[in-house]
Amino acid sequence: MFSFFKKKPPADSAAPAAAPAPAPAEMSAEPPAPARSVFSPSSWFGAKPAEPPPAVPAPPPATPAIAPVVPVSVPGPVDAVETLAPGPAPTPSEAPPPSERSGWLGKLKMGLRKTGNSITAAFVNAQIDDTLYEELEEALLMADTGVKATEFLLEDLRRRVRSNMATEASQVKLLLADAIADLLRPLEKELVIGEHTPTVIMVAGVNGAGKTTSIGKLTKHLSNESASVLLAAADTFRAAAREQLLVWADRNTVEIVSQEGGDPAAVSFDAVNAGKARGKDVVLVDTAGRLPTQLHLMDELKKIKRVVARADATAPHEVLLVIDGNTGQNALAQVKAFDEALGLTGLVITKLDGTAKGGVLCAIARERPIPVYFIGVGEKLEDLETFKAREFAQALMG
Ligand SMILES: Nc1nc2c(ncn2[C@@H]2O[C@H](COP(=O)(O)OP(=O)(O)OP(=O)(O)O)[C@@H](O)[C@H]2O)c(=O)[nH]1
Ligand SMILES: [Mg+2]
Repeated sequence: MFSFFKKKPPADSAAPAAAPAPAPAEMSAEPPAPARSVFSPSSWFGAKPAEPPPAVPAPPPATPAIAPVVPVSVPGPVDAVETLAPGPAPTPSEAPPPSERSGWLGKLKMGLRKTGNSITAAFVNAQIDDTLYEELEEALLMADTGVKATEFLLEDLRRRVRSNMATEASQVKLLLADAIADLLRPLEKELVIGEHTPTVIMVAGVNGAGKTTSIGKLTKHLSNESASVLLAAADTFRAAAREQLLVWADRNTVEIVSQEGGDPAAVSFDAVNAGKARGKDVVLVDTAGRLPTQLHLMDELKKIKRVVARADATAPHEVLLVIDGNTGQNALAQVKAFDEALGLTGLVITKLDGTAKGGVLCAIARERPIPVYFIGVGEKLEDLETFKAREFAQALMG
């Protein structure tokens, strides 16, 4: 079982679906066309029975939904759409067996082997002396740990060596693993689902960081825990981006709200309302990639966040930044910039299966300790796992 999913009490799921709020003034200032709901062909409704569509005011005139790769599409605003007949009952969801996690861990270790090798090399035939600390300093800096976290770790290590009266380099290696695990521990936090219905998770990051892929993988994790998920394709700039999310929706047999060329905030707003009306457990909002220096695009993200809060005053409940693990020290700059703009609640670090060095997590822990919910080590559905400080420290040490 994955521990991040907290099942909500049954009383919640029996709550009547709220009628959607009217579009906020901010959106009507730039009137967007209503977003369309696009169902994946084998739509199902998580662990809960399908609910009848809520009574809603008459919809505005609808134009056909555009869903190039989905045979079943329903025109009209998302909250007025007919519920499809549920497909065959989903097979009971199961948490991946422990072997799946160990396979994932193997990929992580493999990805971080460069860092592991250089840290390990420092201990070969080593005495506990200045040379050892200098070599460790170099290895940590090369691993993107950054000056501050490296200094902190080495000072902490010296203290541990003294208090443990270590005499062998092999003992120092274990103490360094402890020091890294302790530094990373504040980043270890469970993503809690179930306190709100739906839990609205907004996902942001620079171009190509792995947002959409991580959403696809996260959807699988949530579905494994019987959480019903609705995806919001708020990356409306590129048709390819919507189609990419649609493919992940299909793979996971979940519903998606998407609109061609629409306003990302409007799509997000409609998705949250649809999630409320249909009693979804989670709404995952995919956004377009952007650099923190592109101020107008950062403003657009802030607008999505504000507009989502008009649909549900407590939302978004999570604002996640997806970071490409290969970004090096720039990852820390991204965390700071997105955090200042959006108030991040969590991070997802992707591509740690490639040439990433991994030390940047130490820098993040030292300078902007925002929880790391997940680590991605590949492009497949099962390549995303929860972050565990001790496990990561061991992978980093080789
Ligand atoms: N090796 C590896 N590749 C990944 C991982 N996550 C994503 N990718 C790949 O990275 C590329 C970009 O991923 P996307 O999910 O499209 O990234 P994005 O952040 O949504 O990109 P934009 O929407 O264009 O900003 C794709 O080729 C993915 O398959 C990972 O954990 N490991
Ligand atoms: Mg994307």
